[in-house]
Amino acid sequence: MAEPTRDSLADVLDEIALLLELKGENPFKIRAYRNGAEVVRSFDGDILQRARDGELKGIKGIGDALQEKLHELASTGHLEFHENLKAEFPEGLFELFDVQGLGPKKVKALYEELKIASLGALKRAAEAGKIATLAGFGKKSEEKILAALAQKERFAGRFLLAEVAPHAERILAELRAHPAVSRAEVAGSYRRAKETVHDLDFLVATRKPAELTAHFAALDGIEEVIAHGDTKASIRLENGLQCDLRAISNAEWPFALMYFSGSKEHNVSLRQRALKQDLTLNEYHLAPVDGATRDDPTGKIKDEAGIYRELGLAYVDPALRENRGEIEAAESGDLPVLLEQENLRGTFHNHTTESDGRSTLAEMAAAARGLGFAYLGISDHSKSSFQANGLDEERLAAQVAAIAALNEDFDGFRLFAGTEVDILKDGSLDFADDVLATLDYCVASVHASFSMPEKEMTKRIIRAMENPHVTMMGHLTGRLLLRREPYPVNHDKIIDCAAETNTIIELNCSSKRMDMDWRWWHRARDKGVRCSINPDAHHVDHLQALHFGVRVARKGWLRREDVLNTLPLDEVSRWLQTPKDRRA
Ligand code: DGT
Ligand code: CA
Ligand code: CA
Ligand code: ZN
Repeated sequence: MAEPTRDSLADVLDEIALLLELKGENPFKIRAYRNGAEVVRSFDGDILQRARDGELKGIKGIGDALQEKLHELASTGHLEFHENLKAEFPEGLFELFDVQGLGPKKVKALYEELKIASLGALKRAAEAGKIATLAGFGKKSEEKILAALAQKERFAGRFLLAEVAPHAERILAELRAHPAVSRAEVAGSYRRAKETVHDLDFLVATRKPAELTAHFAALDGIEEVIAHGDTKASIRLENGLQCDLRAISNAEWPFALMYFSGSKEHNVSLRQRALKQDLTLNEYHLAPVDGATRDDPTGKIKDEAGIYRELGLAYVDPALRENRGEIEAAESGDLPVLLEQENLRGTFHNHTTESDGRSTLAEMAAAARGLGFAYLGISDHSKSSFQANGLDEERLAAQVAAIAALNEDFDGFRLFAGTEVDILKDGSLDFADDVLATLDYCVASVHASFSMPEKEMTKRIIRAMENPHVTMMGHLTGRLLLRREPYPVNHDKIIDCAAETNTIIELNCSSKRMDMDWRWWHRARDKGVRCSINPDAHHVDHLQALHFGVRVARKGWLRREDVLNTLPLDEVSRWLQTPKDRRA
């Protein structure tokens, strides 16, 4: 077993909870393990060391039994109780939990009734119509299982942007630290800020390529060296992420960086443009085509901007390189001045321990101030989201008072009192208008009744946006990247309605959401829709997601003026106080 980490401790506790559920054990016992996992994940301090030293006494949510188990795990790397539990079930059974819609009860039934203990067996049984006949399943759930399996295959081998970022930055730093490296970059979809990436494409300029590929193949945290040559190498990290390295010369740098940054479609378009000037563009040069009588610009080009310049174009930010109008804009001088992270002054849509967050109101405020923000919007769940401990009118009023009290003591910083109100099935809201009127702002989101035809879902959302108290639309499509498809909505209609009603659409930049999708923002922005970049933070650490939110917003062509939370405190306060139909 690998060296224990905070996450591996928490994962084992979660797995124990699952196993106990499979065995049909006491729900309180199960909950204790699940809570314990959360406590370990969010503990403020070196929980690993404390577990190793057997010093967990007094930590809320970690009882005696858990203390002993965490100590054993942290000091020996394994836990007998866990291994014995696991041994009671076949290994493949655990894969079933990754299938959307299969919880412990269903997995248990599939295992006990049909002896299903692997994804393969699940698929065969579903295809043979055996699952439909099981008590508690039926034809519909069988179809859902097949759809979930197909989706799983589609998503396989991709990773979230925020999930790969620490690996990308760590490896990049190690490459840059090598004395023979003059320049290094992560190219590919990571550089373009795609919301998910398949692999990481590293590029180094060096006089000693073979030394670099060897260095790369010997990095820490590698599961497997897939290929290792003099100028190229590929490795797989322990989390399954593949990383490619190409080592090139300084002279080739601009061309290789552009080529391997992609997108392929952007590159194809540039190559066609080059050909019209009798030039061929590839990863090595921008040189005259055979037989052309013009000069060779390759030698004077030192960076990517030089390539664009030679082609008569302004420099195109990597985030925009998707062949979605950026080349035309680069030619006509219409590229946007993109949003920068420093432009953000605060953010909306954040949770606290009052609903399902893990940091308190005061902790969230302190974290936001620590990041230099001038304001933070608090929007805990509303009462219909009972699974998230949503607030009723009374608790909401108490929170509004608590926020007002904290605001008394702040200077140059303000908490805004809001809610993430559920949009009910018919498009009405979980709080009455007079309750919403007591708040500074309101995020409206769909959290239940996802399966609706596009037309009805669109109507439902539009009805919510038409409410004068709804400031912004939360995670528009409910998608969970690599896990749950978006529910269908008519983006065009929603964008038009947002423009008409002055309703903001959020860019929910929780790493697993990135919703509304970047592909729609350019159009929304041109129609005058404003964006709010929101981390949907459930913990102080989640405020970091804003970094990726900005990268994805840039990918959506957004400028500073398109984003509400770039406004300074006084302006944003005034804006929120202005009646919705009079907001600009
Ligand atoms: P990914 O890895 O699927 O998230 O997306 P990318 O864009 O990183 O794709 P990848 O890793 O296959 O290739 C990196 C870049 O290399 C890609 O963005 C453009 C360039 N490239 C790769 N294959 C081709 C190709 O066949 N033609 C052209 N023009 N460029 C290519
Ligand atoms: Ca890639
Ligand atoms: Ca690649
Ligand atoms: Zn939500």
